[in-house]
Parts: sequence; structure tokens; C-alpha cells
Amino acid sequence: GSKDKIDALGRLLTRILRHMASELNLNMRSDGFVKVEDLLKLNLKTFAQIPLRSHTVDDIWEAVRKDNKQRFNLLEENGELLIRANQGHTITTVESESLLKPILSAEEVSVCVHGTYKRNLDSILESGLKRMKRLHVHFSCGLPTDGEVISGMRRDVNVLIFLNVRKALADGMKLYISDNKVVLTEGFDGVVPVEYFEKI
Ligand code: HQG
Repeated sequence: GSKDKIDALGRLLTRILRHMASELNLNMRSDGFVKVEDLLKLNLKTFAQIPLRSHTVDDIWEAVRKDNKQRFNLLEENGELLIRANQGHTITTVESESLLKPILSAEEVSVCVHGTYKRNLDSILESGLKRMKRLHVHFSCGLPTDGEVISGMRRDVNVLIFLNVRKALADGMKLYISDNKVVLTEGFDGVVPVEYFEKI
């Protein structure tokens, strides 16, 4: 497909697979996978006004392959093609233990950093990092170099908050890693308290 069409499809897949499956009555497993066949049956307009129905399985493959943050994963199972978003969900039927791999030791992640904005900092230092609408607080495993994108944070962040992984694990905070190497946590009841920040 054309570049614009594939980019628009990627944005649409992000919205559906992270946020909209329930309201669209799309059958989603607890590990986030849905049938590509079901997805392509949806009669939904993209931002580019291209109905999802006009897409093919090849378009989906292309959108997944070209995504710059590897946001999606395809799986062939029992002759069926399934797709999921690797992280970023707000859909509450998705379960951390099915979607993600637990991090068992601090050695597994050398850098763990949350990207945010100066306008949020006072509030974050007051009440900790909250997952907000998502299931998890997001951290990247490294820093973007040479203006490249890195999964787990936006390109335009201007504040970095490093997580003390050793202390978090020692205190029983569950940390997970996604297929695209984003570190995710529910913290404690959706909050990563300030005492787990290493430096800012
Ligand atoms: C902030 C994108 C005030 C938090 C990115 C963030 C990532 C607080 C915003 C993924 C706060 C939530 C996730 C507090 C947290 N007071 N602000 N107590 N606690 N915040 O979008 O981490 O590119 O839900 O710092 O790249 O920004 O689409 O989370 O600024 O991977 O693949 O509240 O989304 O992924 O915003 O981004 P979000 P995020 P993609």
C-alpha cells in the first residue's frame, strides 16, 4: 500500500488494539491478541478517511513491519493470524501476566527511564508517577540517540526520571518487559512512589 495509507493504518491499529477493542466488541484475549480476520471486518474510518475494510492482510504485515517503535506483534496459531499491541493498553481485560514477561533481576535492565514534561514535574514529585489511563507506567531501556525514536517514550520529552530497579524489585514492585523492550509496571496500586526515583 502507499506510505500514507500504511501510516494511517498504523495509527488506527494503535488506537484499536490499545484502547478501543471493548467498545468495538472486538474479541481480545487476556494477552492482547485479536484475530486479524476480525479486525479487517470492522467498518471504521481512519483519520485518512480510509475504511479499515479496504485493507488487506498484506497491509497489516506492512504496517507491523514498518512501525518505528515495534508497537505490534503478529502470531500464527492454529492456522489463524493474530495481532496485538505490545504495550500502552487502557483496555482493562488485558492482563500484565499474559501480555508481558516479568523482570526477575536488576541485571536484566541497565537503564530504566521514564520520559515526561516539565509541566508535570511538580505534580509527579508530589504524588509519584501514576499510570493515568493506561494499565502501566512506561519506562524505556535506554535513551534516544541522534534524534532516533525509542520505544517507551515520546520524542519530545524534556524531563527524564530514572527508576531504581534494584530497590523496586527488592520491595516487591512487579516490573515487566514487553516484546518491544518497554519496561512496564503497575507500581503499587498504579503509582510508582518518589522514593523509587534514582535521579532526575
Ligand atoms: C504523566 C507513547 C502529573 C506522565 C510513549 C505522562 C510511551 C503525571 C502522562 C507510552 C503524573 C501520562 C506512554 C503525576 C504521571 N502528575 N503527571 N503524578 N504521573 N504523569 O501517554 O509515559 O509512542 O499515559 O509523565 O512513547 O507519556 O504511542 O504515558 O506524561 O511509550 O507508542 O502523565 O505512550 O507510546 O501519559 O507514554 P501517557 P507516557 P507510543
